[in-house]
Amino acid sequence: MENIMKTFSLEGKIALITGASYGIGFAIATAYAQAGATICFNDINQELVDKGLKAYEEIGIKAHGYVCDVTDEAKVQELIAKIEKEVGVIDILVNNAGIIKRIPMTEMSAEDFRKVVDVDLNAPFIVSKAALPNMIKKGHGKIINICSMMSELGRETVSAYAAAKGGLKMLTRNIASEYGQYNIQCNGIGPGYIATPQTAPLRVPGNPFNDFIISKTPAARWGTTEDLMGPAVFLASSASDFVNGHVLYVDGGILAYIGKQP
Ligand code: NAP
Ligand code: GCO
Repeated sequence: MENIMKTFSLEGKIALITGASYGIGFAIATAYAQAGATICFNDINQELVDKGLKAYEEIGIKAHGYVCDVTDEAKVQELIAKIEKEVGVIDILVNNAGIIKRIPMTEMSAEDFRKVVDVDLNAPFIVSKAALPNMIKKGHGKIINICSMMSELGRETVSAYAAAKGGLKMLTRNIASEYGQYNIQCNGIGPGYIATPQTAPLRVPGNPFNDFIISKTPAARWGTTEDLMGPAVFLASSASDFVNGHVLYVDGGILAYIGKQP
């Protein structure tokens, strides 16, 4: 039997993490590099890609960065083909790129609703569809979709985001169902409330939401991107080859907790 710690290694693997110039994607890519993987990432413009390349270089990671809007299927197909030509067939795909618009539903335009669903749900479909054929040919693959607490819960002003992330949970289960026969595992990570630019507006001093989240989290703190690194490596490694269609919530216990008693 192989030493169990070797099953967590990503040596020799090629990983694509979308939207990974900073934030959660950057942390996951860093973890994968530390576990031995070759890192490919994209972001929506050259400025962000350059920022990401510099940040990876500063921590000793020689990443491959590409400009690509994940909602554009033609561009995504080109991206995957370019990575396969320049780096190799993708073993691990993390659908991380995402946006949120916090607008009361009755005030949200259909266009804004569609924009959120386009990035947070349609794009993981597009990118997974592009990566799957050569994962099948290669005989293995890992797809990890970055879901959310809002894959399970709703709250005011995030109707589009919750709808998209709920759909992403079911897309995760369907990819697992349809492609598990090819030794491809598709799972989700559901981060709790994590300190990144996306949640910065919620963490401003004096914002009652900040105290609310801390009272709803048994760990009594916001998550950090580092909290996601170990779970992400697990789901990308052969240690999880019989885990499929699962959403691993990394939330400090929010989903299990009614909230601090008054
Ligand atoms: P973030 O700081 O906003 O980073 C998201 C990244 O995706 C940014 O680099 C963004 O570029 C990029 N992106 C957006 N639209 C794109 C597109 N069409 N094509 C390519 N790249 C695109 O978000 P984060 O907090 O790191 O979150 C990353 C993922 O985790 C998202 O899916 C988010 O929904 C999810 N999540 C976050 C939390 C949290 O508490 N932070 C919790 C649960 C789940 P721009 O800078 O141009 O926007
Ligand atoms: C919000 C937050 C959340 C987090 C995350 C929680 O406005 O409620 O942005 O949606 O980003 O998705 O898991």
